[in-house]
Amino acid sequence: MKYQLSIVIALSALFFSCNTSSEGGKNEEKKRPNILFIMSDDHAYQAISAYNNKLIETPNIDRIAKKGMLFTNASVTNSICAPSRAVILTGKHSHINGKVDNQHPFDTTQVTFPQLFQKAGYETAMFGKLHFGNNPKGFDEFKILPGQGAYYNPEFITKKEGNVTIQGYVTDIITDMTLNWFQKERDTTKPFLMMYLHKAPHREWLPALRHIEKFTSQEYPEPETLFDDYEGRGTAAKTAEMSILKHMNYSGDNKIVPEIVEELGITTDSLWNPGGFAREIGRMTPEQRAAWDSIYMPINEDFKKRFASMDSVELMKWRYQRYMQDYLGSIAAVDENVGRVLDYLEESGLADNTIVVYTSDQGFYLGEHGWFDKRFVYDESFKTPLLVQWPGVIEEGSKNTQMVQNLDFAPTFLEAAGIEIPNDMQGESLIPLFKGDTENFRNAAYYHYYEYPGIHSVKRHYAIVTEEYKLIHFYYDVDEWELYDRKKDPKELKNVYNDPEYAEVKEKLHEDLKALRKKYKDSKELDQKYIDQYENGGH
Ligand code: SGN
Ligand code: CA
Repeated sequence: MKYQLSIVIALSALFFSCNTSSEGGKNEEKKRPNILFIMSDDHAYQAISAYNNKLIETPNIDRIAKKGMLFTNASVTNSICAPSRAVILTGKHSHINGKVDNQHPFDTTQVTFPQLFQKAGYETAMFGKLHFGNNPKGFDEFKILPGQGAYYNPEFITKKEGNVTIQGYVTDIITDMTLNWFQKERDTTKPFLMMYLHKAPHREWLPALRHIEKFTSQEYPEPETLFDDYEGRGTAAKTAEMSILKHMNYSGDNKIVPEIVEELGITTDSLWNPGGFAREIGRMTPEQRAAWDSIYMPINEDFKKRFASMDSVELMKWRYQRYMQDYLGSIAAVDENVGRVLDYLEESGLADNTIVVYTSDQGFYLGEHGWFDKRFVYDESFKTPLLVQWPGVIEEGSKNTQMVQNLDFAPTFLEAAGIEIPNDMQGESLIPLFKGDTENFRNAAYYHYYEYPGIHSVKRHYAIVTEEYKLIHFYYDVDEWELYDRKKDPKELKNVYNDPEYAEVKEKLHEDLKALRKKYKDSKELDQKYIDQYENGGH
């Protein structure tokens, strides 16, 4: 009797478990999670209030961390746009996928994870910035910006309608496309993979008209290292061209109209950039331009009056404030629009079975070391924001401190969807971390940056990063090593490579770096191959 009863219980358990997940016979379909991958461009973790609210409140992006997990040590393998995207799509380091810099096109004969999703029955879509120089493969639908794209009235390359120009503000438009696809176009019998990719807050930092007034009327706290003199570091930090004071331009970046810059006599090309101004502000309709002028022209007039009397300290402070006003202002629309998409997922019930990721293609300097831009393995550009929600799998409000990388997205998503992970992918699945299992994860990250000589002049370098240390080799036209003690010197101001106290640490890190290069199949030969490609590639 007892035996019979347990069979009945077992059978009915089986029946109910099938039944609850079956709905119309779509048994498997129901269980596979949807994936919403949200990525912005150059969004520093310092500008997300889930990390730190000194600069801005981002209540909507923060919702993802409240419902899920905040990663405090997420990083990229190569801190620059198109290479980061190639790493994400292939699950392979730059030296393997070949997209080492922004210039050389991505090799589209490679397998990318969306192709595998499409083959496995997912419906796939991409809206926004890709920046590959060619179209994405494996997408049922895409609308992407050509190259960097424009903030106002942008053009899109579309899969089905050729090139189209759409009136409005880019962050709103990309979101409208995404929501329209969710609401009207998607095949609801299939799970989806959505790549929702913002251009903002990329240079030249143009906020939506509705946000300009608020953000230009605030003053932002300066980072401690705004006036860094680069003592204690090597040649690379000293020769990089990304100083807010010396390399930011007045028209494109600071929004001083070309005529006033010319009148003030600050017309060295790199400091002026009337072309950058025309490329962005020049796209506005007369109405948009009038609204823009009503706020920026008084700023222009004020600058014109004060410029002659400003010393370099005042000028740096002024330029930093101008930078933050526009940079943070352009994040406001990202946050609002992420909120619209999260609301839709919740209202439609899709949120329960959707993995939502918010990240950036890399970090960014917001005045730390006096800089803007990225590229270096130093923390602000090496690290990137990462927030993930997955109801039922990730505990609400949880945190992870491990060294996850953008390399890990492809294997993570494939595993979540039950699709086989190709053997040659180099990332590690984050699913155990989502579930709170932090054993056996990587304890050292590998980094390699290539785009030199080039804009911003950041020298080629590769590095090993552990929780405690960072060992960096700058090469090509220098041969310099740097070692940072991340615990004692979190701002990375003192290279201790030649400090005898670190002799043992240094030796061990050299060995570990060698092993890491071997593990990921990077080598001197490949360093040289990419130098040759660069030198022969007609830049
Ligand atoms: C543009 C920017 C650079 C930026 C690169 C790469 N200049 O060239 O400041 O480093 O893009 O950025 S701009 O005046 O034209 O905006 S990336 O995010 O695409 O890698
Ligand atoms: Ca970028």
